[in-house]
This record gives sequence, C-alpha cells and structure tokens, in this order.
Amino acid sequence: MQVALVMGSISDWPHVKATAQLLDQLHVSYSKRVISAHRMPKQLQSFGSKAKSEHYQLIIAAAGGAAHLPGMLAANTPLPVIGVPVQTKALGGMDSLLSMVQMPSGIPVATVAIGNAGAKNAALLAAQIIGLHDSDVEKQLINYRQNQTKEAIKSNENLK
Ligand code: RP5
Repeated sequence: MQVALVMGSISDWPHVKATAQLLDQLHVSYSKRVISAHRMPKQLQSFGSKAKSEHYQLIIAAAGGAAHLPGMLAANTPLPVIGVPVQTKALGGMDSLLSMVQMPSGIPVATVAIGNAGAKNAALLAAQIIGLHDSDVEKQLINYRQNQTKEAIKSNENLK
C-alpha cells in the first residue's frame, strides 16, 4: 500500500470517504483504519513507528476537535503526514484546524482545509507526491486536471 489513511474515530468516516474515493479514482493504493490519539495511544505509537518499514510512502490523518492524531503520527514517523481537519459541530472545525496547523518547529504536518475541499485536496496532494515516481498515478492526475478545466469552462453554459 502506498498511503495509510488514518482517522481518529469511526465518526470521521463520512468525512474521510471523499478522500478514499478520490484515492481510488487516482489509482493510489491505501489501507484505512481508526486510530484514536487519545483512546489508543499505544496503538498510535506502534503504527507510526512501523509505517515506514511497512512501505507506506505517506500518511493521511483526519481528526476533529482536539485533533492530535496527525501531529502525534508525525512525531513517530519520518514519513510525510497530511492532516485533514474534520468539521466539528461545536466549533465548525476551527478547533481541528488549529490543532493541526500550529505544529512546533521540527515536526511538520501538511494541513489542508476544513471540510470537503480539504478531504479531496488531501487525496490530490498525496497523489501528487506518489505521482513523482508512479507514472500511472501521474497520468490519472493529468486526466483529473484536464476534466476539471473542461467542466469549469462548460459551466459557462449554465450562466443564463
Ligand atoms: C477525535 O474526536 C476524532 O477524530 C473525532 O473527530 C472526534 C470525536 O470522536 P467521537 O467522540 O465521535 O468518537 O478524536
């Protein structure tokens, strides 16, 4: 598997599905799992410290609220970690975003936007990294961009 897709709770899955679907579309292989930073700290450390030797190339980690999952995975692996801030009911996901984006110097988390745009951009960013040395994934990305441009141009027809 090229990517480990990790979420803090099963309640994040409806949000993370958009990431999984786009990884499928872009031919990026992944495994998916729930690891709660707070409820499963030992499992988090074990997964993070073995991820590279298990041949993952990067980790996508989605969490909401006190969203320590991506930061703590990043602390336990040399692999790049993309953080997806889940939109929360209480604070709209601003809590998730700030928990991820304000990492201390030395342990980066590449944080995408709150909501559906972020969930999709995490998959695209992962594919861009994998596509540097995987020509099939690179080809899928080129197609994706071309279709997106066509759709945007075509949307002019709806301006009535
Ligand atoms: C975080 O707490 C999870 O990522 C989730 O977004 C949030 C709430 O989790 P549940 O109480 O719904 O399991 O760790």
